Amino acid sequence: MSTISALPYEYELPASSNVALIVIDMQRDFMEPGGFGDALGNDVPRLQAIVPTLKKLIEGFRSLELPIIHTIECHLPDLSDCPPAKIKRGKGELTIGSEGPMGRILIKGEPGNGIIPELAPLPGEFVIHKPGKGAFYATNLELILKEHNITHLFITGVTTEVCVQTTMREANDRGYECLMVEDCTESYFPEFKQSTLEMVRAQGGIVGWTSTAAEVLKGLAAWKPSKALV
Ligand code: TIU
Repeated sequence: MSTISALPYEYELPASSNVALIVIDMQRDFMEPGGFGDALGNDVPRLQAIVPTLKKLIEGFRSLELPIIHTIECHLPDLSDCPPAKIKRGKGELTIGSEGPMGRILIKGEPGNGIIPELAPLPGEFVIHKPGKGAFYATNLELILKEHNITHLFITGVTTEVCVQTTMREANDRGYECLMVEDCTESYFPEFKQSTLEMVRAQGGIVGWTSTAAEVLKGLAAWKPSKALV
């Protein structure tokens, strides 16, 4: 049996099903000044620190020919998929749909809504547009996972305690074995990231496991050897 060194104990890789990497919302709207994260009053540049490590993890999955699923938090231009409660929240000058320096905030197709160029999806990778914080809500994510016999998820992206944690909890309730990659997720609040890591792996892994990108790649290379990595 192949395992990955993780907390609270070893994470077992599947014998007869597949794994996937989920990259949550690595968008300019959260990572750069002038986007949604900035409009909510956050210190956005601090999210940049994970980009090189997450890029290596994505490249490792590509080398192993394992599925990669990117998500984008966004709404339709007419906001018909956005609850008024979500628009009102925040009380900042700019809100969802407002014209900002990178186009309309959190609107599908606007320059600021796209994934940062360093982590741009390649053809053949899945891209899920999601109106909520969780990636399962009002999307075809579960259908994609079932169609590809994916049972094990490596969860990364931003922000740790909002969209990343919500997605991991949604996945856990649906029976997926989830591991949060701690050096590939970041929050505007370092203490919230730390608390999230601790709460998901508490109580014997009540929501799942945590580990690092290096351990994940080491475990996956042994599980699915590839020319690129061995
Ligand atoms: N505000 C915040 O921390 N996050 C979000 O609104 N969305 C995601 O986490 N992607």
